[in-house]
Amino acid sequence: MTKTALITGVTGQDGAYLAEFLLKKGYVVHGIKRRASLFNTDRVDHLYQDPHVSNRNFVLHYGDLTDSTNLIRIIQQVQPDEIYNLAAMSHVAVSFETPEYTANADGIGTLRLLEAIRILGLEKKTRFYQASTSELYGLVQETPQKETTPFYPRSPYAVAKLYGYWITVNYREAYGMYACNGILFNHESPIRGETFVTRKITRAVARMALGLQECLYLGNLSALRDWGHARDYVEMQWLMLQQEKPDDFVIATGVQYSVRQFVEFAAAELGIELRWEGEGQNEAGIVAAVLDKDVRVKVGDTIVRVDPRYFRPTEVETLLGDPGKAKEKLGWSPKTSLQELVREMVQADYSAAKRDALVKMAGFQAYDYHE
Ligand code: NDP
Ligand code: GDR
Repeated sequence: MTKTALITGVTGQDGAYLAEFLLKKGYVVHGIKRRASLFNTDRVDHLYQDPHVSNRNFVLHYGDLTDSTNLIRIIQQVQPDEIYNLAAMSHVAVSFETPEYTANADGIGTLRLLEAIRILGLEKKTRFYQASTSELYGLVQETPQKETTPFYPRSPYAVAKLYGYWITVNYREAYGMYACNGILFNHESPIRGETFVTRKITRAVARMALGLQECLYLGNLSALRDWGHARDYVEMQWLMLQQEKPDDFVIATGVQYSVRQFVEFAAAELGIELRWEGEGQNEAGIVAAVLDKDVRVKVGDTIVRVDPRYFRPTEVETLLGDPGKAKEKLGWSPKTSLQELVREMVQADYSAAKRDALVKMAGFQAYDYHE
């Protein structure tokens, strides 16, 4: 029997990888995209099928997590076997600027989907995946973090996701729904949004190497993250919905690096030797210097500068996941090392930067990107 999946956030990083993965498994995939004033389907354009063709297995619907009537209508029409709730205002720093919207989309949006399943009487048919996050651990209470580690969210984004986490657990327990939380640690790829730190770095390093950008401005260089590859992690999202009983799982690599190390790895990938300038040569020194706005990092002839505008009102300093339960119960372990991830991202951004450099040489001004 062909299965039908509905993906919210299909135009995002994970949505694109998951749609591709499910189509390869023979699913009919429906996705919800937002109306925007410009095309916003770049990441799934290669999966696009002309609406005039019959028997399409990839279908996009306009929708929004803040609109219950829209969600109910789409779910009624699609009758999905599986819903993957990946849509969210997913940028932690931006959530401090838009806290109410973030709560609405990321928190109440999850409730709207669960209620839609219930209103339509699909509790026994439709399985539900909630994109929960390591940001729930925030001010960490235990290292490494696992499924039983207490939460301490540190941003409007994380607080909204905390609601999403618990309402998913509650609907599972109250109504016997097959609903799961994947507590995913940071995962990246060449199609990661350009304002998340890894992509910002790989894109900048590539552009700096070709003389297209002079300076990379970053915030907290000492933050420690457990970074995996999005392609590996979407497989796990699917696996969670194929079990006999619903459960919650941490998905992580179990290895941690600092933002500063990520810069070094990315620069090394293009053969650029890093020279650190400023007061501190060690992590503690760097933090002190950062607060003095005085750290400069040379990448060849170009500079990485710390800009306090990228500091967050409350920061998550360290995250390190324990994927033991996923390994034991689902037989899952990540396939891609950080070094492989960095290589893939830098090479993809370097190819794109070479195209921009060519355009610039031909007389067009490529834009300088700092965000
Ligand atoms: P992205 O930011 O790349 O994608 C988010 C998607 O949600 C986009 O398709 C976006 O649409 C859509 N979206 C945003 N707001 C709404 C809304 N109000 N209604 C409908 N759609 C909306 O995120 P990722 O793919 O990286 O992450 C997927 C999910 O996993 C998110 O929920 C994120 O919070 C969570 N997560 C991500 C982790 C990571 O490291 N990547 C780790 C842990 C959790 P548009 O394209 O129009 O902006
Ligand atoms: P995060 O990812 O907040 O962990 O959320 P992000 O890449 O934004 O930040 C990681 C760490 O890097 C520090 N940092 C900077 N971050 C950004 N964006 N820009 C900078 O210039 C910069 N300089 C330093 C940050 O302070 C932070 O400590 C991501 C998102 O995908 C969430 O949706 C998801 O839930 C979590 O990962 C797990």
